[in-house]
Amino acid sequence: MADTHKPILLSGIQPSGHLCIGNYLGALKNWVNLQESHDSIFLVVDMHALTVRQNPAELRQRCLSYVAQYIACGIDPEKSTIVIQSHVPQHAELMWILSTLTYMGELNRMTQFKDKSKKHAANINAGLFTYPILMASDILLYQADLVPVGADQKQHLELARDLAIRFNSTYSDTFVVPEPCIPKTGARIMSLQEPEKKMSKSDDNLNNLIAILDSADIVKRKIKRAVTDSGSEVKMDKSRPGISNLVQLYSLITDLSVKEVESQYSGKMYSDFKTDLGNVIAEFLEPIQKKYNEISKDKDYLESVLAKGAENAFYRGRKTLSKVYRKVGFIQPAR
Ligand code: ATP
Ligand code: LTN
Repeated sequence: MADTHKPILLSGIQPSGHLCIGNYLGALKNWVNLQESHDSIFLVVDMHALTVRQNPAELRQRCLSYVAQYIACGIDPEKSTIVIQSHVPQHAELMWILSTLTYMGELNRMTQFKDKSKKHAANINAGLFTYPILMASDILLYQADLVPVGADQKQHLELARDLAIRFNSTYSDTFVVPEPCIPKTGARIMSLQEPEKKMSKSDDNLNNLIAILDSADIVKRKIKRAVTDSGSEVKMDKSRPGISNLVQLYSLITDLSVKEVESQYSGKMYSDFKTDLGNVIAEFLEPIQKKYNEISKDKDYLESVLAKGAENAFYRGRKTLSKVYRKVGFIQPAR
């Protein structure tokens, strides 16, 4: 599985809320496209998810469901490594070392921390603040060359790069400095009801997102109710974020260019366009859901994928961590 000739790719998603079409178009779609050419590791970052209060039974169930959704969306466990973050203790261990190289000011600037602090004002925990260091450790632990993410993760990626450079210059060359891979289109899918903010899988209002597992009826209803600004033209227009987001969704799902979508619907009503968009998204999700339903019934299969993933990741994580411990001056334990 670990092909040393291929560049290493790493990414992850938090098992919080309902995996949504924003996550697919911003991240997962790229993962699937890149898995042939890269030695890929895909994480379900359960430790990150704990920065927001979780129900333990639901978290457990959701982790397995996310693994099944990764596979249903096209990640092939024969080609790529799928790992639950908490199965590999080196993530947290490397985080400690990296946290001694991270400045408070760097964390204070993070927009995700500011947004999440506003949303969870009663639970601004230290983990929420140090979240980007754990993410840097996810990436650096596997010496990743490439990290495919949506646009909202750019700032976190820059910290991971800075920490790699800082460690390398403080001690000696140890970490690969990772490159972000952010798609040209689809990197920021917007909320259906509040198109000035991004679609987010943990949104309390489920009408704001299309979940990968939403039934066809729900998809169609959510698209019908999506906010479309005043005006009637089906056209990309910065001053009309609602319709622009829907045109972009149509284009990404059908692989038609935005121009082609606009000309297909020129002179047509919003309502016709929305009916068609609901249909194309539902059709797109149907085979994914069918595959998901098959895989998620087979617990043994999912567990075998995770056991193989953890073994591979543990081996690689241990290799990097022992190098790091040596470089910082720790004594190896006597055997
Ligand atoms: P949450 O609401 O639970 O914080 P989220 O939807 O923001 O979650 P993450 O787990 O933070 O999702 O992100 C998983 C991946 O999906 C990341 O690569 C992120 O950049 C990408 N992503 C998240 N939201 C969008 C979006 N609206 N458009 C495109 N990509 C997105
Ligand atoms: N912080 C990311 C999820 C994440 C991640 C990673 C992405 C955790 N570790 C490593 C890429 C690489 C987010 O999307 N909120």
